[in-house]
Amino acid sequence: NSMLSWQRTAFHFQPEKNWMNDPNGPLFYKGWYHFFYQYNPNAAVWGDIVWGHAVSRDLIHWLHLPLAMVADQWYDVQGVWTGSATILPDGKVMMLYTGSTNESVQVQNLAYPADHDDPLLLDWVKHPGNPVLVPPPGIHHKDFRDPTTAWQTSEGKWRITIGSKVNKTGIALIYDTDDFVNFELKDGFLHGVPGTGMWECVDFYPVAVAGGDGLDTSANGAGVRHVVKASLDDDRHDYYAIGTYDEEAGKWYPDNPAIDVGIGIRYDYGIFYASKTFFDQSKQRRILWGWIGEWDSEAADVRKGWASLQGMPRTVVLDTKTGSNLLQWPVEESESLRLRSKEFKNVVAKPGAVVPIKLEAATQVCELEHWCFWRMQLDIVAELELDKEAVDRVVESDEEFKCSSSSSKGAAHRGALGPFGLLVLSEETLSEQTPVYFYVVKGKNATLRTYFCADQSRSSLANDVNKQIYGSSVPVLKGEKFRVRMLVDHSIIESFAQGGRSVITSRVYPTKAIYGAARLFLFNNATEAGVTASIKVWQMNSAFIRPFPNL
Ligand code: DQQ
Repeated sequence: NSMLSWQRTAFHFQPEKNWMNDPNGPLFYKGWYHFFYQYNPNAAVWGDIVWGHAVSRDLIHWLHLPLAMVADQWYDVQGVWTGSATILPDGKVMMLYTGSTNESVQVQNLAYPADHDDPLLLDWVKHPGNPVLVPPPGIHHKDFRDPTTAWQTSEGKWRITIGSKVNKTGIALIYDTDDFVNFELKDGFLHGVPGTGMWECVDFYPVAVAGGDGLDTSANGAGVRHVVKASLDDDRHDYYAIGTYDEEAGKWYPDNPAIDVGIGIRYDYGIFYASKTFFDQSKQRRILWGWIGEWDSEAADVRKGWASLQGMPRTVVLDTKTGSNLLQWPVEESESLRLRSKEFKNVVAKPGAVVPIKLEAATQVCELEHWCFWRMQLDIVAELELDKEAVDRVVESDEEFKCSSSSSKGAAHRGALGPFGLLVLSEETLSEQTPVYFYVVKGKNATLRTYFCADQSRSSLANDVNKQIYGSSVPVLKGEKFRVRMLVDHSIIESFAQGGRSVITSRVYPTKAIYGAARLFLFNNATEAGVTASIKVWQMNSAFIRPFPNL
């Protein structure tokens, strides 16, 4: 169906068909990156969940393998749900996952590779003593899921955390184990936050204060901070906070309780959920995977025959400049897809202007659809500046600004110092456009605050798609320009501001701004200041994502 096929992505991970959700058990093993995922082999909607499996040498090109685990035991017959891998010091892999039992009880199960010499880890054995954990007293049988990667205590025990809730308080339970079979529940919780509801897919990991390399999940001590992440079932966003881990007490404390887990910072202000990190021991980095759902209707998904993507894997490090947030950035291998590029230096957009960024000569005509795909496959890096003298001149402006509010006109709003940014997947006449932009607010005492937003409200003429406007404030330090990198891939736009301090992932479904009709513009809806931009745009190659040959 050619009307719908343009929506399939070219370099984001997707199964060939049907429904996918959470990333599961990512790891690097004997030269291969392994990626497992929640998968419905039977339909393009959630249900009948099993573990899909794919391998890659570089996190970009993927080979699909047979299903790793199916729902064939009483303790996972209603679903082989989310789990995580732990690599033991001797190289063995322990996979803990949640099963939904024949009675819909959430239990934790252990699985391991049948053959540790097989780099593809094709066959998985479910431990005969499963389940290894059942809901403890006081925990509802449907609120106990998604075990993390285990980390080691100084005593040499392995420790995991599992998300749950008590009343409306989201919590992370902790257990210690020697063998991944017998577990001891620790008193209290690793952490909990009132009002946040069920914590799904909790993640817990160390980051280096000095930035740079990623850390093994067991790293602890001086120079290490710890991150707790929870996926809030109630509002479907992934929230993290940075804090201190007290190993002995089995507790974690946020640096700033006002931005605790679930009430503060999100990994991504767009659509991004059930994420999970792993430590890539081959390149000493921590990599974040996140599930990107659809924002069209379920009927459209069924028509397409598939639903969901995974975000481009992102490295995560502490932002050493602010100390209060992480930096997320597409893995460096993403740059291997860059083909020809075009650079636009010092493009000026006066207040109110929309300036076309011409990606090729006007004579280059898109006759065949596939020749024109490339306008929907871009890597864009832009640096923008507001006229300094205008910023100084403006007195207080828009102090109540928020990217999304019920009255928001999004990118069409005009303030003194914003919005300004790029229009991507835009049609020539702007009948369809997705603005990704900055908005500067000047407060009392001339303090400046910057917002980073994406506006889906004019992204498609179709009416069965979500058209929210979203974003947040982003730290812009003294002397920094406004910077954004955007990966555009057919129906997804991942936008990273200020080196990854704030990220917004958009799913968009234009009907006209597709193939050769997809255009790029610089826009400036600020009333008081001009914008100068330098923009580099690469055409992105397609990745090979296909079945493993001869299996
Ligand atoms: N998805 C899984 C659960 C998890 C949820 C089921 C999060 O294990 O809590 O598909 O999206």
